[in-house]
Amino acid sequence: MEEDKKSLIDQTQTFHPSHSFASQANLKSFDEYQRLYDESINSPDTFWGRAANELHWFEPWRSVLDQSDKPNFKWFSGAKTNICYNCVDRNLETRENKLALIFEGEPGDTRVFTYRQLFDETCKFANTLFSLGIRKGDRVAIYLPLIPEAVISMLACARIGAIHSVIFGGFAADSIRGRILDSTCKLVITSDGGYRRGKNLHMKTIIDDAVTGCSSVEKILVIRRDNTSSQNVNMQEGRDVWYHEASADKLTTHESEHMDAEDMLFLLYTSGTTGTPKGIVHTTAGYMVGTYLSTKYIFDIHDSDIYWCTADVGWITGHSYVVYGPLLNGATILIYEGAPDYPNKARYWDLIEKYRVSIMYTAPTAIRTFMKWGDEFPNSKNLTSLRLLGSVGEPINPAAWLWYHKVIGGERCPIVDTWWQTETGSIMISPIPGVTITKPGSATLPFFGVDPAVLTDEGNETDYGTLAIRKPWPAMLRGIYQNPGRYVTGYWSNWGGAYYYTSDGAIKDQNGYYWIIGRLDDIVNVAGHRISTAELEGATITHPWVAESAFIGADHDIKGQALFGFVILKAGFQGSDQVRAEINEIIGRKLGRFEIPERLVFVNDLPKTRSGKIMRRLLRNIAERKELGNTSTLADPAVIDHIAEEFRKLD
Ligand code: 6R9
Repeated sequence: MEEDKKSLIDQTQTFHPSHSFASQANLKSFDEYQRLYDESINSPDTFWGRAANELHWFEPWRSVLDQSDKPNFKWFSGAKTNICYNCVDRNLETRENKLALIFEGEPGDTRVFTYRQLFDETCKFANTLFSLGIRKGDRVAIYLPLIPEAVISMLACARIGAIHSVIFGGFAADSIRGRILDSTCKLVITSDGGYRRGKNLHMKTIIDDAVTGCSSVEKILVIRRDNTSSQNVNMQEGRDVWYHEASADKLTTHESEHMDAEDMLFLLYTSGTTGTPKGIVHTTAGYMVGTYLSTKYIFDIHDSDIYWCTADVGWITGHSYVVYGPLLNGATILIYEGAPDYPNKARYWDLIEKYRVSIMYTAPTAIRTFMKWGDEFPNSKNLTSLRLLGSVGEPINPAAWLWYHKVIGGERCPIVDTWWQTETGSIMISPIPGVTITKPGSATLPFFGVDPAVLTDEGNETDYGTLAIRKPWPAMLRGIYQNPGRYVTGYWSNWGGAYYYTSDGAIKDQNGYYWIIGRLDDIVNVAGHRISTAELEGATITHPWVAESAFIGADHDIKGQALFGFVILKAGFQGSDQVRAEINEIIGRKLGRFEIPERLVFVNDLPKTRSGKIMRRLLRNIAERKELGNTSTLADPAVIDHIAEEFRKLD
């Protein structure tokens, strides 16, 4: 089987970098990448010290990297800085009247902020937080739609040294409560509403439910997003405060807090292998330098760019590559509140045309959805402003990569497939646009300072195994909130503590390129053969009718585990025994007959978290005929009933 994988990789097309892109880029040649990469690995202090010097420090560091208490690495020890100061104040010198933030609401309303206006609003917000008793080190939960205040409140927290814990706007009360309880937040910032597919989300009502039993919460600060719904919002006397009232008399200047390099910047909860989410801890200086430099080179930020990362700020991608990394680079960022198919399936392309977006960063699941909807939507808009495309969140299958390249990028835009995690804080493996030869489906080569290895369980280097990271890097997590033990056992205990454990399987090909196969938790062992569901999905999607698929392993008496496939066909195509046979034939042909699934079910949709990750656990439960369990994190819980029904029809 390994031979099959390798031959698949050997046969991939390669895309050569564009000289016209490279000639104007922040990093101009592969030689330059190689030289800087070598320096970042061999002399990290020199490399990262120089990068950090491009930013503002109130006091300098004593040491760049302190390894005296492994794996509790410290970066820029002794330094004082503030990431909000670096995102906003530092840009006033040269970009005061440049647009920092463009917002479009789902109903079509827009707001824009220059760097000066972003400074004013952030200071006003910081002064309001201060007046509500929030001080350095306090935890603040942010539960907002993707509106300017989501960005401004994060920056304001950072400015005063409060630790933000952004909770994605799609989470329901129980998930929110768990996060607020774990981090003992003093304040919750929310809004009266927000728009999604034409509906108003009643966020304040959800928060009222979520905070029951959360004794740490003293105040709820409510942003007025929507004048009509605000009249129906229940405001509890003494606890709930309207932002527009509390901020009315606040100054638009505020001295930023001088933060210690290792002071906590934010907490972000992410699902782990156990049921309870982990509060991933990120600190100030290393995170700042890591997101700054990766954005500069991987997104090649120029002053003329309009940069759009479609992620919500509730995810790490939103933290690092909607807010901090781009603003540290003085970029103009676009945020859009709503759904990609509202009021029609051309909304994203309309935004690109309207704002002349030059850099777009989105997820493979979105790309495959756009493919399924059809080329006529992107083709109906002018996308020629785009010059660079990015992908993140899951492995991108070559068919989706090629579609993105051709239909969205007009065969002109480099694609950066960026591998990283909530825990890594910044991008770890990615092409440098215009410089790295790309291969559809490969995240290619490590970013500066990242020293990856593909290891066997015994810790030997191999070409197909577990992805591990040998050296610390600036934006790495510093721990799990309230659980230091889980940090060490979960990330730094394999291979004698010499490597960070990623939980991802990867292949390193003959050119040293990394191919992320997917979470090791998704690897299925059928009759002693290790089978990657991601690979099955990659094979299945090559059938011309297939839009998307998910494979899982479920318990099986004889084989240990058996494979089950769930397949969505493109609009206008019907599932049948004939199509099933064709897909199985492709799998048998590309990967080996033993990889043909036990059962292949045609479905309309897949159970996904709101960030677009397939919840395989639920598919596994269907295949194992178990109780479905907690479906509260699903974007659309009705999906699962339909899948169970289709599954049973094949009994
Ligand atoms: C940034 C983010 C992390 C997991 C990670 C991996 C998968 C992310 C990927 C990718 C293949 C890419 N992943 N980017 N797999 N290629 N370019 O998504 O963080 O939500 O913590 O997820 O996502 O499996 O381990 P997070």
